[in-house]
Amino acid sequence: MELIEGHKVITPPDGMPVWDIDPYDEDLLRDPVPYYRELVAKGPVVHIPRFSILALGQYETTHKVFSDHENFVSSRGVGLNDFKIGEPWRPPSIILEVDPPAHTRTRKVMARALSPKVVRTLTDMFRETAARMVDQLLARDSFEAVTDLAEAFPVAVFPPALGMKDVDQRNLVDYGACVFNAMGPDNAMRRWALTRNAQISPWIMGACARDRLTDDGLGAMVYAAADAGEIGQDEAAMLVRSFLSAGVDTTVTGIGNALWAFSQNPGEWDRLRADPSLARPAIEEVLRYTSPVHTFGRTAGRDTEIAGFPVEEGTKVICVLGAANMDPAKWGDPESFRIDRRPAGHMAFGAGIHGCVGQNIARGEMEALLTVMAEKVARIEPAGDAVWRPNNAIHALDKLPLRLIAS
Ligand code: OVV
Repeated sequence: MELIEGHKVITPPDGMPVWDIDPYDEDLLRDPVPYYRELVAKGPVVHIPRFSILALGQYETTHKVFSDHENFVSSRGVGLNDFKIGEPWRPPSIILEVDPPAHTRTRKVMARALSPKVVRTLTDMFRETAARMVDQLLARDSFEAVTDLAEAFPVAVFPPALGMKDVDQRNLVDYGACVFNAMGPDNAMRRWALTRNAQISPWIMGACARDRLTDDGLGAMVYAAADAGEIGQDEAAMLVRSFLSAGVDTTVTGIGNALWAFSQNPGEWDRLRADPSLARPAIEEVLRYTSPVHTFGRTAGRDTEIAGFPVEEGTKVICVLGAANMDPAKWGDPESFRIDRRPAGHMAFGAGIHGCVGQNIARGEMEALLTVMAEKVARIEPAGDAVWRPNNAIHALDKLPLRLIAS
């Protein structure tokens, strides 16, 4: 069998559009909208010979394939490497990189720890922290919003929610960036991730141990499931690792992207201030318009089809969630940022059985921050150029100089 990027080289299906592009090019990833547009325009599915993969961007097909866990499995990895063929870069996640029935058991434990009921108990802490941070930033002339707000806020609230005793902003944020970069091809971003992971992962695994967690946080709820015999003790540590893999860099990115979107669309900020009940729909629109996770993969677990084209077993399919969230057939005017759009069905949290299990807490963090800011901040102004940081799966800012004007 011939391999590329750790997966099988496929025979291109007859008549499928072929696109000679590197979807992991750093310049493309800094400014992905033209790529999203072209991917959607090319058709429901395209063949990318450079990596011997299929790519989906149209909303309907992306949604269908992403929800079809029977034909398009996660257990062979959600990046370009096929875990059935080669050694995974880290011990696989026991919730992300598994299929039912293994997935059903671990998902249940995580869904309980991240339920709306649990998230509600955290709201006051989120708001108090947000208020303190925003007051401090209002007192400054300008600040670097990626480190000082987008990173600082989730790092101040999420580890305490988990009950972590060890908190290190750089390690926590970089670990998430590693996990997402590792989904891509063997490029500079993925090589950075493997190097950085070797430095960070001992700290991460240490922080997941039972004795590094308090007995009253989300981490303790996962260990309680182990005590109850639902999962093993070693599995509890792995699920805590999933909190750290998926719960920090993603929310950091969502908040950074929200601040960017409002700094670029001051009229939408005025609308939110005029009607703070728009905070929820505004969050959904931020997630649609600047989807933090731009791409997630699946592997055809058997011979199947996409949009009428045959797809052979072992085919890697990238679902470009950022493109699906920009499909004009679904959204009409996708490139305008309108906080009252209420974009039901957006793909930023995925779809189907693997849909983001942490989406309630992610929304809770963003809502707390935006609600507090809507009260205190009259204007969010650029204080320099925003710089994007290319990542194989995340669309995130590297630098966002801002100035907040008090109301
Ligand atoms: C990047 C990511 C997303 C979702 C889950 C996980 C990681 C995990 O490690 O479980």
